Amino acid sequence: MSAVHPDPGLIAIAEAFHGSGAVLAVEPLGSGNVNDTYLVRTSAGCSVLQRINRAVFRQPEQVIRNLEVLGSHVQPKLQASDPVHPLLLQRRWELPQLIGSHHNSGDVWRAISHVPDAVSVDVIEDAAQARELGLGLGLFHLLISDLEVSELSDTLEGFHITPTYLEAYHRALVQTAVKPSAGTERCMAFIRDREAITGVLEQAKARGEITLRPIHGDPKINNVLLDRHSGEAVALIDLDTVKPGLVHYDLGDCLRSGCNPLGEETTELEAVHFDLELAEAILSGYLGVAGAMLSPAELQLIPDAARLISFELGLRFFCDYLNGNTYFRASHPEHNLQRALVQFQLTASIEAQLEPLRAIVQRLSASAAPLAVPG
Ligand code: GN1
Ligand code: MG
Repeated sequence: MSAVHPDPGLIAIAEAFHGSGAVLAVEPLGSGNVNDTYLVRTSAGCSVLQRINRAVFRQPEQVIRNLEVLGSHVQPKLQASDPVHPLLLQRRWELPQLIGSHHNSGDVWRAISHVPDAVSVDVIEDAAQARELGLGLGLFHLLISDLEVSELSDTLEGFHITPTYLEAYHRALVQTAVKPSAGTERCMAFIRDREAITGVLEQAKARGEITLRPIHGDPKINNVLLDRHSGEAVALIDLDTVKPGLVHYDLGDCLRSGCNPLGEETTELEAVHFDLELAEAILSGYLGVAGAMLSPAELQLIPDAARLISFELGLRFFCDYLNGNTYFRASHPEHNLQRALVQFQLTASIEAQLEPLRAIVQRLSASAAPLAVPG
């Protein structure tokens, strides 16, 4: 994805941040489904330019403000001589910084710093990489664990509140212009059989068993940057949904995206499965860093979260398909249906392995010794 972008409008927008004549090129970056993201090259280095999707983030100023709050909280911790985890003395860890924001013809553009010498992958490669995903999420959670949730705005109301997606789905079923097909029947039957599980996290929250914390909101595989040379996790990107939530939304998203060896865009539906070995690697990375932060009730719900967030994403993709693909960027009309079927297949695979997954969480949390740091 590195062809020089031909749109002179984009150069002008990038120049609003970097100065007239400073921009050498603007290129599409990443594979996000919501915002438009570009890499900006200037003679002084690179930055990341994004058009915030206003149909999704209705108050972009809150997104930008949260990014500032996050930066002020985390940046001093990265420079401290006694960091929140000794690993931070041994590896680089970066937090993309806000450069500025700019309104242009109804669009809100934002520039953030670029993390150099780092890559992201859309599909997991091996267990060592899975462990880095978990470890990266753990470091991120640790760094924000003492940020008061009241300091963060809710940039996307209802995000990961599964019962509200179920309600939206029922509304979409009534209004949809989509014709029934084998795929839609399959999705509808799958959802019907799982309506009862949609409240598992929200009910535990309502009972006071688990509490709101600051979370990332979208720590899927390609939002964890890996050092180009060592493969170590060095940053979490895509910080628009950093807001109050449950750690389970993040763990569920990390597990569902990192343990699906075919990736969420596969068309080999019947081969989609959840890989337990990868799950163990993610969880050992995560719990080794952040396990001590979690309560027994939080630990116990991790397997349910993997199942739920995978199911929820299937529900969200299917609902968007029924609504005419207005939320997730789709490259063909059936794209979101195909994505939904992948997530449901993955959910079924998680369900079939829930007991061994529970055993893994139990074993790893019992031995939640601090991660061995090479001397
Ligand atoms: C969206 O835009 P992107 O790809 O970072 C979505 C996530 C989904 C993801 C699925 C704000 O993220 O919740 O898990 O697609 N983000 C939002 O690929 O809805
Ligand atoms: Mg995102």
